[in-house]
Amino acid sequence: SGRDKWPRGEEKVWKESMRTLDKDVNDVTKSMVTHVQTSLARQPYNIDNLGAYQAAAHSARDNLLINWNDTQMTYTRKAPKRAYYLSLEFLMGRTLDNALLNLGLKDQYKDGVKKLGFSIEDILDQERDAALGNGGLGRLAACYLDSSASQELPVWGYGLRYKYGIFQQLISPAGDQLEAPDPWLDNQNPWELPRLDVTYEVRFYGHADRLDDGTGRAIWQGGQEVLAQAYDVMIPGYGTQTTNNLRLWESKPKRGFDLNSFNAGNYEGAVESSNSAAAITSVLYPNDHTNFTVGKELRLKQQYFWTAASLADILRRFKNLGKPMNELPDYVAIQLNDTHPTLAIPELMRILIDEEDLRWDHAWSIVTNVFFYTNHTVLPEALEKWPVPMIEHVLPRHMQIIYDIRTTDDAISLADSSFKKKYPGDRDRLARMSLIEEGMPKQVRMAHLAVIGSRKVNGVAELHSDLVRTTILKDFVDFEGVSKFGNVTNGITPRRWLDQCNPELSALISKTLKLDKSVWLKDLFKLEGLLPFAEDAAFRKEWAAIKQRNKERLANYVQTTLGLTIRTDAMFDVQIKRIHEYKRQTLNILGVIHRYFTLKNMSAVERKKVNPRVVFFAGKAAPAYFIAKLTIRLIVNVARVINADPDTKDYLQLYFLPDYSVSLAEVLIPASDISQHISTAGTEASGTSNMKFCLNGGLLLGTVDGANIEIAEEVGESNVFFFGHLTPAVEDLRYQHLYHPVPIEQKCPALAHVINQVSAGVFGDGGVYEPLLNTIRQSDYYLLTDDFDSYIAALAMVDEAYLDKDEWVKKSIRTTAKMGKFSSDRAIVEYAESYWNIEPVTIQKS
Ligand code: B1N
Repeated sequence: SGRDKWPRGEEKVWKESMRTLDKDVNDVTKSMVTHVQTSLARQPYNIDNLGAYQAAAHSARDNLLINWNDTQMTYTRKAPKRAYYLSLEFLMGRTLDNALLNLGLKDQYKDGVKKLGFSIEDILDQERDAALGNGGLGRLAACYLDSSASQELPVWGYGLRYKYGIFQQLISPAGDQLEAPDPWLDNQNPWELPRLDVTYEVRFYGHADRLDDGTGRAIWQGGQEVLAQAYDVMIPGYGTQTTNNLRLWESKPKRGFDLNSFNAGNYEGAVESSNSAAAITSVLYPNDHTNFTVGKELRLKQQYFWTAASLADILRRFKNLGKPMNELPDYVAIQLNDTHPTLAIPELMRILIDEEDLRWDHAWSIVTNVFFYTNHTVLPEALEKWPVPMIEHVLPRHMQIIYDIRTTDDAISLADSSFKKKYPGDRDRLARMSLIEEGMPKQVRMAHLAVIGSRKVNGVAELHSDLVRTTILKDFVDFEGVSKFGNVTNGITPRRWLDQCNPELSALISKTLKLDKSVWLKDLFKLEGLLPFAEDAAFRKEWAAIKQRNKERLANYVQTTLGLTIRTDAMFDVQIKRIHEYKRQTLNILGVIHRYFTLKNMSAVERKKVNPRVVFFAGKAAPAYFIAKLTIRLIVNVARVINADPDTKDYLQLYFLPDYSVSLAEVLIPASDISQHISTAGTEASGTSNMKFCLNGGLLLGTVDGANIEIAEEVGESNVFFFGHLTPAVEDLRYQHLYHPVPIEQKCPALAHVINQVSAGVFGDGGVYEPLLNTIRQSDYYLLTDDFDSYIAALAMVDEAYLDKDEWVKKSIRTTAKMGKFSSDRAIVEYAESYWNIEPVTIQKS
């Protein structure tokens, strides 16, 4: 009612008083100093780098907020169809540099902080990473938010505001990974807006009673009620006014403490329930691709807490439009990032049936037009399952609904009669497709629930999507038709992963293409214009010099953080990713050992012809993943021996850089000559760091797996180094390992030698590594014995190619030039057009 009369006073006064976007360096210094005085409550002259960072962050945030307000107002007024990206992980990294870039204010801030006596690099370096994710899946979500805003798409992210992000990794002198908490909010977080007015109640436990009125409705009551409180994070687009929202939920007790217990003198009991409410969003689970979380009630509670709050928020916004429920799919698309948010499917059914009073079929037709599901892995141990008794206990009403989605006699309910018509008597198929896996206990298969509850399903690279269709979801493809099952190859944002992390290369590209970066960073195919310059010797020299300076920047970082001196006149060979058997860091380290022995056996004269190599590893192991931790230990101890050996240390150095993060990746990736993406064929769904290295002119050494294949298609096979068995051979090889094993000495003598030396104690107590070595000696599930020889051959080809420096730089330029496809802008537009059916929205000024 009051709205019609806005503004209250004179519009002119309002307009003239509004904070506007900073334009020049004077605006920046003024705003920063004001923030020192006000937001930081500090004496203006008396600030250090951290204070200057905080002042700059507050001032950048003011700019973001102007666009953010205009964006949200425009969305409310225009009521476009929106997409919501539900992800349990958002691996954002640092924000300030990206905010300034996207606002177009980088130069102004650089000059402004200089005038105040600081350097922008020092200030940017003060920021802690927001590390609310494990790896590729979480970073993908962050890239997609950047691209959504840059493409002016109305997309919001929904996630959890973990108090502690991914653990900080420390490496003990013996080479053990130690985990420390990541209290990333300790210095305050200027990038989030607490929304005290946006809260929802979320219920756990209690009991659900079906009404016998024939409607299918039930009443769910009792149990524990927890409050979800919103925090909003602004997501600016590059060169657009669009500033989208990432809404993160924090769990809070509904009431501060229990007054009855308090009054009875039971103070511990009084705060107990409030502690258990706060626990829900206290920490990110540090597992990827492992089932260590199966059966962990707190993880289930995280998933439900987040999906329930997000859905309630989405529905409240929809209801404000005054449209009937059956129009929900015309206004809302919800993307499920892996199966983690799959409870949103029974939750929406619960709301539609129990609260909105819709009939089952009607509700189901709405649900199956709202959700979209992305699968990120085919590894069987990573497919989520929840014990039926646990869901029954924590979410009794949802368990009823999941049972209702099935029919009484085990068919999936949708299927119902049509299933029986199609596959009469096929009970095996029925059991395979069931939402519930038989066993002790029975378990709910979340991927099956996600598939049947979604409009469309996709994988994240061509090969992976094929595998999804032909293996784990084959029965569903047969039953529902192949058109439901698509592919969207992953992408990366070229803003962070080229312009921000490699400013010199970005400047050279702009100069060479004679294009402002604002053009090619939004149309990455423009990089093809670099191709002819591969033949230009002067250009190659500049290109190579930038790579060299990036290597020096990395060496500097290692010197200051670890106190280690790295030679920069060597090839930089990098493998950085989560430590996992399927990613085969073990293959890499055993290859390094093989190289070490080869060097040892050479004469000094022979050695001089060898091209020096520095091998870098970085990555975290899930805290409970014993074999992965042992792999780290082996790398660290091999490094200790190799780096100290006077015979070889000029030709081979090895480093394990602790605490891998987005920020560390931003230093490592531009410095790489060659990077390794060497998963067993068919196991890495896509990979995204492969794209980042190639975008920065690093060459790729990899298996025929994931997005490596599409990278090779783009840049040409002559510009990548491929090795190893192909996906179709894998199953058969594994079968042979089990039923016709060949001793490793016979099958792969080179590998046998390396393994025996490790076992014999060349790198410290050999016995320690037996469990790791046994994974290879025994079933060798990831096929190291099958791929080792061709891996060593591929490494030799890399060496040979590197000797021809000119040819190498040409490959490097051609690689960058052909990376257009891998912009996350391309990927997000595919989702928008082929999945969500949403359109760009032009933002209006207030
Ligand atoms: O998702 C990335 C892909 O590029 C990688 O190939 C893929 O391995 C990664 C459970 C996961 N798949 N599954 C996970 C993460 C956390 C968790 O709790 C599974 N991560 C991937 C982006 O598509």
